[in-house]
Amino acid sequence: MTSTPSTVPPSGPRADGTRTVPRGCPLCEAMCGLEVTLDGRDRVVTVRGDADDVYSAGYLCPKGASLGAVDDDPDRLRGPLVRRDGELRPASWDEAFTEVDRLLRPLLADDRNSVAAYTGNPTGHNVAFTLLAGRLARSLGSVQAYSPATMDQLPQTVTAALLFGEPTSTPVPDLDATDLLVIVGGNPLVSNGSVGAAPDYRGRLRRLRARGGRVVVVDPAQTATAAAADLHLPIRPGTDLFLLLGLLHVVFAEDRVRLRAARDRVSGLAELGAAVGSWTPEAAGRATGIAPETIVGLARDIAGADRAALYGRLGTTLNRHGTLTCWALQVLNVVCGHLDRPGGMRFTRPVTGSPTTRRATRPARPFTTGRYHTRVSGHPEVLGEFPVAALAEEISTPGPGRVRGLVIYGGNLARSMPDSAAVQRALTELDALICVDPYLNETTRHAHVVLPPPGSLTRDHFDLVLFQFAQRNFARFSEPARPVPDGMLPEWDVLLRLCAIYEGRGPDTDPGEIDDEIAAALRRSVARGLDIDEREVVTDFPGRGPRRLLDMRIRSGPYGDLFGRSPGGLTLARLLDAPHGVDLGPLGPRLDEVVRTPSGRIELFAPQIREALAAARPPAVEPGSLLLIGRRDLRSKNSWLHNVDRLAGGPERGLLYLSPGDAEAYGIADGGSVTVRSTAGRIEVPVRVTDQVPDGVCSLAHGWGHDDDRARLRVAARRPGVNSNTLTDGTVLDPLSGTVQMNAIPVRVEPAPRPG
Ligand SMILES: Nc1nc2c(c(=O)[nH]1)N[C@H]1C(S)=C(S)[C@@H](COP(=O)(O)OP(=O)(O)OC[C@H]3O[C@@H](n4cnc5c(=O)[nH]c(N)nc54)[C@H](O)[C@@H]3O)O[C@H]1N2
Ligand SMILES: Nc1nc2c(c(=O)[nH]1)N[C@H]1C(S)=C(S)[C@@H](COP(=O)(O)OP(=O)(O)OC[C@H]3O[C@@H](n4cnc5c(=O)[nH]c(N)nc54)[C@H](O)[C@@H]3O)O[C@H]1N2
Ligand code: SF4
Ligand SMILES: [Mo]
Repeated sequence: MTSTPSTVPPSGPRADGTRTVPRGCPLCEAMCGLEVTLDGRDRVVTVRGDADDVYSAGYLCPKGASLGAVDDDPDRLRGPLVRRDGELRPASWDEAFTEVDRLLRPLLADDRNSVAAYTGNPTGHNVAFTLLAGRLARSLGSVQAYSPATMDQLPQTVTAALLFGEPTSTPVPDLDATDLLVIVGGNPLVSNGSVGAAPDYRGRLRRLRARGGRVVVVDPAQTATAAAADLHLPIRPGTDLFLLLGLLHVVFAEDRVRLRAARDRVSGLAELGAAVGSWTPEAAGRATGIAPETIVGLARDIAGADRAALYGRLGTTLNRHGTLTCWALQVLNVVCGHLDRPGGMRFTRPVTGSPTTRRATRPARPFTTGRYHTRVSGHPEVLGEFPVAALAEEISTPGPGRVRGLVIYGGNLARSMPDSAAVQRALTELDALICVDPYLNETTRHAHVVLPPPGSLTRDHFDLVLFQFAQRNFARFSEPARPVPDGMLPEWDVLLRLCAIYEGRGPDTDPGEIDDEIAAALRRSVARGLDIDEREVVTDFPGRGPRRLLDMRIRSGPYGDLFGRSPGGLTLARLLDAPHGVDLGPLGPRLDEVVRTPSGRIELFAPQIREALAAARPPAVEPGSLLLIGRRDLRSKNSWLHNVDRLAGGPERGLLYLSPGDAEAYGIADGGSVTVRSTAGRIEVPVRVTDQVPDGVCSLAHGWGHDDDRARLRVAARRPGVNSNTLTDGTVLDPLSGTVQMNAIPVRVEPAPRPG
């Protein structure tokens, strides 16, 4: 069996045997450039920020600094596991793939849709997945496709599709040029930002304010970002839509609409103005808890600023009005003239191209969803996927068409998904659970086969997806810092072998065959896109693996050499010569190529929006309950990185934040424990009394609860924390995207019974 060659760059070694290699960080969207120093035995000695990096200029956070420890975690699996006699046991790769084939073959032969796939968050930072995702999905051929998008950014994606005609067209705030940054439901000083991430967000905000600019944060919680802002508006959870409608109301009522770059490019302006007519500042104030004068003042500031950007993230998406909220935020940018302008919301131009950098090959069609529906609750498909909130019932509800097999690529569903109790039950009811994951955790411990990838430092790194949301146009390719250890397979090969199994070609197929087919298909599509002959689509990297695909994509992209037609243009070879990255310039105007709707205009008031808006009401406040919201931690990434000593230390993170007022009302002291109940479940959790949350709101981080004794997470198990998704019931979805409400969950809190 051939395996994809992995070459290690020839930098160093020094006299002491160490060598230092530049390396893109795969742990969050900020895409920092790191400098990894290894010793003669390929052990990581230090990880530093790469001062020469064109994008991050030396910045790194505690996660990046721990990348070596993350990769070298002794609890990582060193080979596949196969369930035999009820126990997961070490197996050879051939045994493991044979077992995958044995388990999936009858299911797929019977009904392709009986096997579901979940593609988790870390895959977005992994070039093997970003290049192979399309083929994996086609090979499996199942409508049962899931990803974190429906507990994350899908409302933003649907908004982009409705407004601009292309789902990938989400603009990012032009942080380094703006004078007014309004952050709605995001905490970039902790998350490092997302869909608009940036290395050193804190430094950027500091510079923004130093040049006279202002930062406004709309967030129920007094987050680190709110604390660093000029103005913090503690909004009632789940009501941002109504704040944004109120702001739009003021802009229209005071005749402050000003389109600038979007002039002659919008449709539906009058309908939009009419639709926000009833959302007076007083009405918006009642819904949100924000004073009407504050709403008027903010609207005037936004409309009057030369350079302003309104940016929203999970606080805007994870609620029952997710898409409407993201839509209202983006149309506010448009009607105040902040779209596609310096210091406003801008569109990055990604190095490998995107549908909007390429010429249209067919007439644009209006965006629609619901080509097919889930079996049990009839949820519509949105952009080819189903809501994660539907997966458990698709597995657990008996009847024809039931999901009996599940492949998880890098996902910890038992902790990340809503309604953990239902998810955990469902995981035990599968005839086949195949996990591609480095850990035996709360999810993979239910698997029939676990296929562990080697650490990230062993692979080529290229942020294929994330470059399109960067603060500058740039590209960076990193070679592996060290080889794949003996006994492990590159994830690339694992995925190709899975494709072969899905396609019924058997577990012994040479993955190279599929690799060649993928390259041939890409060559055809590149030739078609550029309208050139296929033979002209050449590559300097004819070997198998990600490089030849990337080379074709870079060369055919907006900065590419177009296979010789644009001499001096970018190629993968040039990126290999520039391991600190290639800067491709600041974000510039792109509206002409971005707008891809059938009308050729930005559709400010699409029919889907009109209909959903007519039905939208502020959530009722349930007396006696608190609203639970989420929280993130700098030294964590969702449900993982908790098993790494140097990230696991420090203050306890699995605490329920409760306001001093509520703590007193419930008779709960700091450090005491409470029982928290929702419609989905019940947890017991220690409390931190803090004015970081206002009265009526409590907060808990997700991804914890490492208390499953079948997992092998020895460090995490020492301080397991609680699993917040026990409380997320998963029945409240944003109707336009299927995204689940994970914030503003009504809960009841009471002191926990004393033990004994
Ligand atoms: N350190 C670290 N970084 C990460 C991650 C991590 O786990 N740890 N995860 C990564 C991932 S997968 C993502 S998607 C991004 C997310 O990036 P962000 O969205 O920036 O991250 P959150 O901390 O979830 O911020 C959401 C904010 O919304 C607020 N909020 C909750 N409900 C409401 C509401 O109803 N209205 C408003 N206005 N605000 C509300 C919360 O208090 C919180 O501060 O972060 C990424 N970066
Ligand atoms: N209550 C609540 N729940 C949430 C959220 C929230 O804000 N509140 N946020 C949601 C969001 S935004 C997201 S993105 C999801 C994330 O949820 P998931 O998609 O589950 O992602 P993670 O928890 O980041 O990591 C999942 C798994 O990836 C594995 N992994 C790490 N590196 C690799 C690799 O290189 N290859 C492979 N194959 N696997 C790898 C890890 O071991 C881990 O088991 O959680 C969601 N859940
Ligand atoms: S900010 Fe993100 S990309 Fe930068 S070092 Fe930290 S985890 Fe890595
Ligand atoms: Mo996410």
